[in-house]
Amino acid sequence: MERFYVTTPIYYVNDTPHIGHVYTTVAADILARFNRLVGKSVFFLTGTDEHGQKVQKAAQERGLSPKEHADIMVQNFRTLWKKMNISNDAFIRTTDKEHIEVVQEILQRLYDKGEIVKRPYKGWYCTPDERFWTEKELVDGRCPDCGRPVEEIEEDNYFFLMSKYQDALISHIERHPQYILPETRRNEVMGFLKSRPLGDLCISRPKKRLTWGITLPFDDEYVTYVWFDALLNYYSATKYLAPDRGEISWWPADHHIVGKDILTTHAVYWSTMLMALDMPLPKNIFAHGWWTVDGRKMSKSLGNVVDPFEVVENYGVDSFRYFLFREVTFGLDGDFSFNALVNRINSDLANDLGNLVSRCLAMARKYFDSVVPEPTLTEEEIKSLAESVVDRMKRHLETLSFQRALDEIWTLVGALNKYIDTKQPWSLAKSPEGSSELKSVIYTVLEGIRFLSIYIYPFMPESAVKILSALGMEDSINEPVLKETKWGGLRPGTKLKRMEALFPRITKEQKKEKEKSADKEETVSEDSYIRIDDFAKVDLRIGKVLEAERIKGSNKLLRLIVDIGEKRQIVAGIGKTYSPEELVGKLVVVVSNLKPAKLMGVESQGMLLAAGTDNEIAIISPEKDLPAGVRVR
Ligand code: ME8
Repeated sequence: MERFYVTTPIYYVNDTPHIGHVYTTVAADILARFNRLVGKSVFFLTGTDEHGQKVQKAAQERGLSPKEHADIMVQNFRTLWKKMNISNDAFIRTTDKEHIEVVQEILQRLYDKGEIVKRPYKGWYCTPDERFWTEKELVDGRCPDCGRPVEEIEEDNYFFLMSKYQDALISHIERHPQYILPETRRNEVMGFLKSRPLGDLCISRPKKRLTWGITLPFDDEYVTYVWFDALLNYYSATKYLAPDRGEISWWPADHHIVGKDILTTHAVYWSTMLMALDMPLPKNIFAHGWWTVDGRKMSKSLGNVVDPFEVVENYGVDSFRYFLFREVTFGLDGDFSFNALVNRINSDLANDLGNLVSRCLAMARKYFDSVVPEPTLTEEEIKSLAESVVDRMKRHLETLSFQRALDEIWTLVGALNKYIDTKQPWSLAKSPEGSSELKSVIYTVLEGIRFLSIYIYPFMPESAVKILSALGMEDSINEPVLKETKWGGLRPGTKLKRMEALFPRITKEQKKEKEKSADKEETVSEDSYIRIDDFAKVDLRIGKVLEAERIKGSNKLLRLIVDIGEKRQIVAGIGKTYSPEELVGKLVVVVSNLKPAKLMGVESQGMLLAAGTDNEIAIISPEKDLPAGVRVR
């Protein structure tokens, strides 16, 4: 049997999942479901990336061990994938014992082959961020990430000799035009590879700086770089998680689906790692585009991160899945807005598809008491259109052109709607001469929606199953139906079942309600709890007031300079209770990751915690002397 192996990135467990993660994972799910329908053996892998600095830091801030932190955070992903109807065959965690064994075995193999060597390493180190930068990357001699001073460090590290594969990689990409898609991304990678010599890759971190990683099997004073560990998941999973791994050899993958942010690590690091291992390269790496929200970058500090749980709750899982792949060409950037979502639901789903299905079932009920009639002729045009969609879908999905695949399905939706309008079954029903044709017309549209339900299944599995059960055929989707879907599969005499509306139209009022409820969920109501990771989003720091002055024109606002490990200007409305002089030297508690805002024209980069009324306020201060910058939790 033909096999099909598709992967998503393994997501960092330092973050809660959002629509970006949903996007990649649903894309892989659509491919997995489609390929199962055409009869292939499928391995669909997703999972989490649990080692490295970011995870160690996030855990530390919560006062947990990295593994405890990962065990909690991984649940967010697992729950979301269930909710999104993701049909992954396995879920890999890079802390799995088996994965660690594979990584160590491969590190050893590369070391023994002379592909990994130890060398002195010189670079600019940012201690708070615990990360190296090259001279060129520095901004005004400081860390480009946090703006703090860096120091020059020289130490021994292990390097993967990536540079020697530069020419081989260029030639591989040239010989395999499908290797990196879309084409614009391939051109970017080629441009990068051809314009400068490829360096070697530092794949170790001394344990004195980072302990949360996989120990190098040939030197236990180091752990391996998180990307070296993470990329190998695609291979290690085939060894201990893939179905039928005794009989099927799963490597290489058919598609690695990733966002454009991590194309280089896949196209360059991963490809050259495989070359050094004499292993086949994946057949395709697809780097999709980036979602913004209402035209802006999604970020925690802007507070515009779209919570997928909320979208599913308010609009339904299938509408959400459909929207993501209908709205934007896979590969290009997209903008998410609730307006656009509602428009799609109302037009394509409620109006075109949902209406078609409910009309057909209603007519079958009215004219044939919900029993599939025996047709007296075959409508060749509809039949051949219905049967041919699968080939075009297949072609489009081979290049991950989801939008085009949906277009193909919607030509059948359109054709069936038009067919009903032309045939006017309600007129046929009125005259005795029409009764024979009426049977054929109703059979044709019912059989047509059976085809539709199978075609939409990869995109909208829940709705597909609902339609099939209304047609009395809910079991058929578990078979490789697309392999042999021929016209006539719906048996005359089958009893049809009632079905609730698939995609009810969303009225303006309902839309407003949903938006309101989404807003409400952001502010915590009295009877609801927040999760520990919600609280962990608030970064509270001990700060020391260095300077204070009144803001002209206000008797309430003070401008403070507060040291929270770095200097921040904060505008505080405490001027009626406190004089600037008594504040200098005081320890305070600062919300340090609040989005900056201007108050009376002065930028405030954080907020002081205080309690009381406008006129009588008490600043919250630690009970003991603590250094500035310490995290409050
Ligand atoms: O990079 N739009 O994990 P990660 C579209 N652990 N896709 C988005 C997105 C957005 N705004 N935001 C995130 C890592 N994504 C590594 C991967 S793989 C061996 C290791 C999606 O949690 C997109 O797929 O930061 C992106 O590549 C991925 O999430 C990054 O996830």
